[in-house]
Amino acid sequence: MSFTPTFVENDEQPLSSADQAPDARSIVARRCAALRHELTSPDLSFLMEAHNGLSAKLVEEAGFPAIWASGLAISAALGVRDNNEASWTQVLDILEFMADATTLPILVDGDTGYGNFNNVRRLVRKLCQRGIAGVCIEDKLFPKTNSFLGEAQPLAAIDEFCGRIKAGKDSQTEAEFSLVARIEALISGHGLDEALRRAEAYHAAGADAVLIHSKRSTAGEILAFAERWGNRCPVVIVPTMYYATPTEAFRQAGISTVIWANHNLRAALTAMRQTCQRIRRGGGTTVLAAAGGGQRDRSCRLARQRARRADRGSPQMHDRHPRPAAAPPSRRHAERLRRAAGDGGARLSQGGDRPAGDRHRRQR
Ligand code: SPV
Ligand code: MG
Repeated sequence: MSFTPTFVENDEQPLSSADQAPDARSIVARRCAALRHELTSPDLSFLMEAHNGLSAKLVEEAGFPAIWASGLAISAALGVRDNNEASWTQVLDILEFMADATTLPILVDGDTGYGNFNNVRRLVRKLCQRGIAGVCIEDKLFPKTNSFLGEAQPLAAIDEFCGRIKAGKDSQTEAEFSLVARIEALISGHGLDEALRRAEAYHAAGADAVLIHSKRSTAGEILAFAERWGNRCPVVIVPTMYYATPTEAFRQAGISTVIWANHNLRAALTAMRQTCQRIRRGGGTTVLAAAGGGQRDRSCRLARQRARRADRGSPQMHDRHPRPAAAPPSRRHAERLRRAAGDGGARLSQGGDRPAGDRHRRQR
C-alpha cells in the first residue's frame, strides 16, 4: 500500500532548504557588500533610522541606500529604556522583520555587544544568519546607557573592547559583514587624544570603520578627529546634536557615513500623539482628517478632502483654543533633543513606569 501525503497537491516537490540556501545566501552577501560599499566609497553616505518592518520599508521608499537599526528607537518603540531592557534576542526578532520587509542592507546598533566577547561572538553569528549586513558596537559596559544621559559614563578597557571586536570579526559567516567600532571617549569627556588612541586600537583589532560620537552642539571635535585620523579607516558620525552643521562640512572632512539616528521614531511619536489627541477630542469625522494627514495615496487624499468639507461645515472641528505659532523647526528639534537627552526626554526611551523613589537608579 502506498501512502500519498495529502498536503502535496501537485507533482512539484517542495524545495529542500539546501535548494533554497544559495539564493538566500547571495541576498545576504549582496546586502553585506552594499553596506561595505557605503562605508568605503569616497562619497558621503546617509543611513536612515528604522525601528520595525514598516519604518524600514519607508526608508527604502525614500531612496536611502541603507538602514540604521537604532537601539534607542527600537527600545522606545517597544516602550522600554535604551538600556538593554529589551533582550538581544528580542531585538534580533525585530531585525528579522526589518530584513524581511526591505532589500536594503541594515547596520544594527549592537550597543555594547550585549556583554563580553562571547556575547559578541554569538550576536554576529546570528546577525549573519538573519541577513543583517553589519553591526556597530560601542566601547562601554553592559547594560549600556544612552550617550546623551549623564556625564563621564565609564568606558570599556581598550584591550577588553578589542577582544569584542576580534571575536566579532572571527565569527562573521559573511565575508563582507561589517563591524563598526563606536568610540565614546568624547562623550565621556576624555578628549581627542584618547579618542584617537582608541580608534587606532580598534582599527588594528579589525574594525571595518570607526564611529566617533559627540554630544556637542557644534561639529568642532568631530572635524578635528577626522583631520587627525586622516582616513586610516572609514569614519561614521551621528550628528544628532550638531545637526545644524551643513553636510558639506562632513564631505570636506572626508567622513564616510552620516547616520540620521532617530528621526523616524520621533516623527512617528509626534504623529501618533497628535492623532490620538485629535481623535479623542473631536471624534467622528475628525478620524478621517487625523488618520489621513500626510498620506499621498488616493484613498487618503479623498478622505482628507471629505474631512476638510466636513470640517468647514462643523463648528466642533475647529480648534477651540488657538495654538501658539509653531516654533521654527530647528528650535523644536533642539528642544526635543534636550528632552531626549535629559530626564524628561529620556522618556522617549524610558518607558516611564518606574517605581516611586527609584529615580536615582533609573539609568545605571
Ligand atoms: C541610537 O540610535 O540608538 C544611537 C545613536 O545609539 S544615539 O542615540 O544618538 O547615541
Ligand atoms: Mg544606540
